[in-house]
Amino acid sequence: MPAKASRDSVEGLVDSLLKGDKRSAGKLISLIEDDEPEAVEALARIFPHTGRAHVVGLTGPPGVGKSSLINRLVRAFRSRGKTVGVVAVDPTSPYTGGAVLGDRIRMADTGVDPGVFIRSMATRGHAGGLALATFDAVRVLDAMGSDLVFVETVGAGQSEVEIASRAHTTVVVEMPLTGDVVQTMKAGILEIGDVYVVNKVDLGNEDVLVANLKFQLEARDGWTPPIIRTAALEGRGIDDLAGAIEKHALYLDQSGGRRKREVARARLEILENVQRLLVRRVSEGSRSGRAFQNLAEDVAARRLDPHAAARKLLGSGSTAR
Ligand SMILES: Nc1nc2c(ncn2[C@@H]2O[C@H](COP(=O)(O)OP(=O)(O)O)[C@@H](O)[C@H]2O)c(=O)[nH]1
Ligand SMILES: [Mg+2]
Repeated sequence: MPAKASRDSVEGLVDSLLKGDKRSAGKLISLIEDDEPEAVEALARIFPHTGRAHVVGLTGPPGVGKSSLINRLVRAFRSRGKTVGVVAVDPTSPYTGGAVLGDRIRMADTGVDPGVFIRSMATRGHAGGLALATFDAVRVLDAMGSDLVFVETVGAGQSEVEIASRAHTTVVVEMPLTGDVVQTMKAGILEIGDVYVVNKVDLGNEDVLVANLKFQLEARDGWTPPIIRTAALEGRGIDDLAGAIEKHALYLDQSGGRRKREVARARLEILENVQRLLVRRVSEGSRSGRAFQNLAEDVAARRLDPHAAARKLLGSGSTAR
């Protein structure tokens, strides 16, 4: 555990970050990941310098090829002259960044290509939830000057929706099943994607899945999600996918959709932070921490019901529920 960063060094870290320094980016993300008090100041300093990166979320079941696709996309966008950041929530994701890299420390500092920064987030406890920490890390890469930031999450339930509400472009990755099975989409998956990918087409059997998706997907706000066939290992379809992401980015700019998404995301993040602050306030060993304990004892003794206790704790005393 390194010594806690002082006030000066947070300022210094952010200054170097804004000049594109990857080491500072890594350190700042660690502060966020460990939920250090300095992270709040760092994020406040970083925030005015964000909003330029296009954030692309990839979601889909484990093993479908998200990491492989991102590896290919990184190269595709680098060759288009873009700088790229990657935040992966799944720490087992095999990212190369252009070279074979093993552990997290080396992943955070790929060093191979100054235009690529890859970071995997640990999935241990965050007071504000993993999604909050992940997208704060995205902000660090945004401020560093990344043109695009890819976010990979394991497609388990809630996280898919969380990605969709925060990314500019949500890419849903599926793959054809082999054998005689009827492939059904997970509930909600048809509503969240801006781009659909059918990966592993080298294994065949993809036509039914593509037709199925095509049949079910509908236009939303004038955007019909395209379905892209890819074979990530061979690099097939990657240019089409990169093109679809660029096209969606352009659509967001021209339709006013980008602003709409930013506002929706801001609402979500304000609420999350309110929740985090409240939890912190009532559970810390402060005056309200003691009040919390007393109220808990009242509820346990059936002197008070939990709803009334919550209202009391918030000090409102109002009838708001
Ligand atoms: N045959 C085939 N295998 C692939 C393809 N894309 C990824 N894989 C393999 O599928 C496995 C899971 O890939 P990975 O990118 O880690 O999936 P993730 O869990 O969604 O990130 C790995 O063994 C990859 O090599 C593809 O297009 N075709
Ligand atoms: Mg992965």
